[in-house]
Amino acid sequence: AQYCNEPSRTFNEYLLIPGFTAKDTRVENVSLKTPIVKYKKGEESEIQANIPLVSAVMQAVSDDNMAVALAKEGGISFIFVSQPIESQVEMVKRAKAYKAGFVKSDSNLRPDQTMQDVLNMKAKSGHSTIAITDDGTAEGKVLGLVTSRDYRVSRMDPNTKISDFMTPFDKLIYAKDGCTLSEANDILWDNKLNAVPVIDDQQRLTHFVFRKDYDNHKSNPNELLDAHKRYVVGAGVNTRDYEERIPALVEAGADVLCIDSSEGYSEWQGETLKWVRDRYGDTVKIGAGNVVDKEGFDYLAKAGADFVKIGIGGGSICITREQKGIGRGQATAVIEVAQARDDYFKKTGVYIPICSDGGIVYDYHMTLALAMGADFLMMGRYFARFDESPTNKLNVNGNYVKEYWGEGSNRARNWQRYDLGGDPRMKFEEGVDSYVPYAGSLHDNVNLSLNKVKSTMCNCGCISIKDLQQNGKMTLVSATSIVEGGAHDVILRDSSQNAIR
Ligand code: MZP
Repeated sequence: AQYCNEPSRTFNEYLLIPGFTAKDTRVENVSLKTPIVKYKKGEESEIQANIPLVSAVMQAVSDDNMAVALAKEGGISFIFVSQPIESQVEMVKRAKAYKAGFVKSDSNLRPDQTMQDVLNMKAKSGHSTIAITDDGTAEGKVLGLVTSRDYRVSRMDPNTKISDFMTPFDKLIYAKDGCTLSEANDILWDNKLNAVPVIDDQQRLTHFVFRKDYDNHKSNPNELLDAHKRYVVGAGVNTRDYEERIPALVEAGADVLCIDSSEGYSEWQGETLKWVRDRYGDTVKIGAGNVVDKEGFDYLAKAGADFVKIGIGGGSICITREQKGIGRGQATAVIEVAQARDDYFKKTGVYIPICSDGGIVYDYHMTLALAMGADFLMMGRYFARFDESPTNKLNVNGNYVKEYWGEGSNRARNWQRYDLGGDPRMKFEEGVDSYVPYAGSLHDNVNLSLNKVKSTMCNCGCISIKDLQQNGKMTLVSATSIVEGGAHDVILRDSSQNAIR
């Protein structure tokens, strides 16, 4: 065997050393904008995120609900691949359709009608009739009704009178006769109106329905929108059914794809990337991985990956290292692959962003990973804790938790992620089924975490991720200095704070 001389290290073994902080190096001046797909020197990445966070290609993490919630903050979700093509496509469509909506024929929408009337309308038209709510759930305020197969069906009492759910609306605004749905959507967009255009049978606008208190609901300036003013949505793919799955996802509007595999330095990934390039040229954006060294990066870069994902065995639910003895400490893997990315850029003039995937435990690990060279970070455990993740919230021994399971667990049954042939009866688990502490809303948590990241960047004198990658200064820490870094030699007044933060 060959040996790497350095031990492979984890994020916990590093700290950043502050740099000079000028007066204008302030949190509000820090930009976390980052490239997601490759670009040539002097050009800009066609897909950039406003925050360097993406959610993991996992059943317990990334569905359409998560995709919308994260895009609202400026990040991207990769909707999980371990499901039939049709249901993944439906999720992508729902996330992409989120901003739009229309009500079929206002003449049928009178305050004295009931939901039952609407449901009858649905039966007649053959479409699903759905209520659009302000938070995307049946509990939210109703913004309007939609007839489309693509939307989440609301669970409304059929006897509810339309006047009951019209109460949150101020009034109906009648717009210019003959306006088309797309013109109507443009009007809404231009005026930053949170409203629903209502159309007639000829798809012409008849009026808008909008919320009285819209001014209190200004959209987040970080929101990540692309063509047609829709949210940017990612999706996982695999190296098995890609010839069917990729065209279906592209057709559904997925903006960026990612080959989801526990180990990506493989001919299968090379073939999948080649197939995409032969069929779509550079129009379809696709990342590959996971790798943990220069050789893996170079292979996927040459094969045409738009970004390369790093990490084997570091995920919180992952037992690959215990089961198979393969992997590498995440910090060392990121540092080596970042060097390979920079060398490749110098040699070819093509910058291929890299994503550090898994193993982020504390918020400061995010800053370390970025300083080590990651362009963006994929996380599973972090997002699984929030209201927006697809899993159940449970009360276990008096504590609220959310379910979180690995793609390599028996529960996910995502065997193609790990498949290397052999007798199918001899499959073994590489992931666990677990709980994570419930943490509340994605919005609150992401903003707090990123405020910490920005504040650390200011300590380092850096106001952009590139700046941090180039000028950040890091030190390894000894075991005893880790103890020194926490509260020590005091008795905490609040014993709950004795838990590791
Ligand atoms: P974490 O953010 O929970 O630490 O790690 C999430 C990452 O772990 C995923 O993005 C994926 O790369 C990896 N993963 C997912 N399932 C498994 C497994 O079952 C796994 N072993 O390792």
